[in-house]
This record gives sequence, C-alpha cells and structure tokens, in this order.
Amino acid sequence: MKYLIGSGLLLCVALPHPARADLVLLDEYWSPEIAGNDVVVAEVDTQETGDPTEAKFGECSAKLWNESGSPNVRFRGAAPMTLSQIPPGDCELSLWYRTNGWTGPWRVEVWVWHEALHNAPAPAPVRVLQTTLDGGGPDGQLLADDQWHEARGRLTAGESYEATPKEEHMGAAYVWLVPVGGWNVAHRTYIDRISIEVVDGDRKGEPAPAPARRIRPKPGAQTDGPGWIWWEGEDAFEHNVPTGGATVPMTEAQQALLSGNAWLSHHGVEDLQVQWEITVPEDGRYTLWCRGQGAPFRWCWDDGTWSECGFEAVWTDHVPYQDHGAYGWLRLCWVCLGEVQMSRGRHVLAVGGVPDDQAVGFDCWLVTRGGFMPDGARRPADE
Ligand SMILES: [Ca+2]
Ligand SMILES: [Ca+2]
Repeated sequence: MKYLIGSGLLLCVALPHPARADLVLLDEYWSPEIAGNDVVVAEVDTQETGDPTEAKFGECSAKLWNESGSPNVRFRGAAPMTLSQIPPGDCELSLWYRTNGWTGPWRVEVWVWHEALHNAPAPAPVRVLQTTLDGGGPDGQLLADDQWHEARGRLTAGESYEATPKEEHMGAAYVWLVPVGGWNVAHRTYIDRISIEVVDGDRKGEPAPAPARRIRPKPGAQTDGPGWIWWEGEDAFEHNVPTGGATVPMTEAQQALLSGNAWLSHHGVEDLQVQWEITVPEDGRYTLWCRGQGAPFRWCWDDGTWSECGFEAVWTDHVPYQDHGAYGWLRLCWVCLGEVQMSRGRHVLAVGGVPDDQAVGFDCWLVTRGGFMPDGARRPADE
C-alpha cells in the first residue's frame, strides 16, 4: 500500500467539533478482511434488505453466520485516532450484537498498520489492544434472544503496544473478533457499532470525532450549471470498488471535505474499472477536471482512445484528508485533463489503469466551457 506524501507545507486543518465521547471504529462501512472457522460474513444494508432492525445504529451492520466452526472475523477500517487517545487500562470497547444462537465468549483485538514497525520483508498489522467481552449472559456469554445487546470489555495492551508509536496516526485499524469457545453452533449474528470509550484517567471525557454517516450513491446523477456539468465519483453506474476499507471517511469532519460527503475510494483495487454516465445539454468544447487523491489513471470517453493521467500530472488545491502517520497525508486535489469536443446527449467516461497497490479515490468530475479555479468541493455556481 502506497500513499502520496503531502508537500510538507504546514496546513491548518479544522478540528472536528466535539459530539460524543466514544471513538467509533466500525459502524456504517463493514469491510471483512479475514474470515476463518467456516464463518460467512457480509455487510448488511438495511435499505436493500428492507428490515431496519438488522442494524442497531445507522443503516448498515455486519452479518455473520455458520453451521459449523465459530465466528472469527477481522474487519479493516480507517484509523481515526492515535494510540495516545485510547490508553489501555483506561478504556472499554463496546460492541453491539444480536444473535439467534451463538453464546460463546468473544475476544476482541485491535490491530493497526504502522509504518514504523514494518522494516520486515513481509510487513503486517500488529496487535495493540485486546479484551474479552462481557456479553451480559452467564460468565460473560452472549445473550442469544435475537435482540440487540451491548457487549463491553476493558482494553489491555497487546503484544505490540509498547513498540508502536503513540502520537502518530495509524495507517489503518483492524478489529478482530476471536471466539473463545462455542464451536459448531448454527447461528446468525449481527454486529454493529464497535467503539472505544475512555472511562478512566486523564483523557476521560475528551471529545471524539463524530462518526461518518452512510451516503447513498445515485448512479447517473449530475448537476448542470451554465456551461458546465458536475458529477460525483461515488455516483458511478458501474465499478469494481469494494465498500469500506482504509480510505472511506470515518468521521463527519472528513465527509465535509468531500463533494457530496463521499467519494469512490479504496486502499487498493486490483484492475480498477469505473464508468460514469453524463448527459451533455449542448455541443461544445469542454475542459475536463477531476478531483481525486493524485493516483495515476487512464480515462476514455465513449469508445474513443485512452488518455493518460500519469505520475507527472500536476495536481493542485491539495486538501489533507487523512493522516496516515509515517505515510503522510492522504489528500484531495484537482487535476485538469485538457479539452474535449462533446456532442449533445449521453456520454460515458471510463477510468482504469490505476496501479493495483495504489490507494485510489475519485471525489468528483467537472466538464466546463468556461474557466475554473479549483477550491475544494466548491462548484462553479458557488463562486
Ligand atoms: Ca451501523
Ligand atoms: Ca464526491
């Protein structure tokens, strides 16, 4: 995984406003990375299933089920924290669950990816915090009444805690649900909002960033202005970008930096392919602009020839988006891709050619017959 490093300029970033004391690790974007012990795991979108009780918070949760084995899953998310914010011994981890059968105790581990630890030839995430959850039943077992319950546990330091820098942001955070017992029990179990609360010590009561909310893509949507068309990266009508991952907005403050409060992004996609569709109201010569995170890509209109936005492309209007510690800032920025003659009617923009190990993000696009001065997520009509 590679990230483009910021320019080194000291940039002022608006502090997220205090909203709650819980640091939310997972809530509306569930990205299972490892699933073991025959468990099947999937992100649940209650807008699609039509059953709002399948999520405890917001509109999405994770669903785990197995006939044999036991539920063992590692989720990957972003890391909206430093370790200094969540000192072991002073913090409790909270997890909401709803199960119709599984009562085995669960251990939860927090793993992080950190550049400073990875001089090894095969770098890997490390375990920094852990706890065994009290599910509310006898001996801490989960309650299998198919109702939502909170399970909690006091976090202690994991094996790599001491060696991990405490003040730098993490590259990614992982939450690993590890069953302690209860094998071969058929069940269906939902998981929602996993968060950390500082319950003791000097940092108790400190505000944590407000968590992101789920934004629904509107494939084919566009905004028309005088001589320009603007559309969102997340509104692609066809793409192979998974939900979740280390680059989705995890906080409300991050969403505020994005046009439409969302982008089409992931920490690396094999053979990325995306298509957007727009309707051009009148013939003309348009200039194409893209707001993304600076990775190289190729693009093509309709069945035309492919053009290259390479490593030498000039990206401007850099806005820090997410601090990845030693990897530097993941940033939002604009690139001008030149002029294109477009006829009135429907056109398809295809993008591919992003290196597989490159974090990728497309926030929004603009074609305009006039000038354009990039200014974050501000549209031409806002000027
Ligand atoms: Ca949720
Ligand atoms: Ca967007």
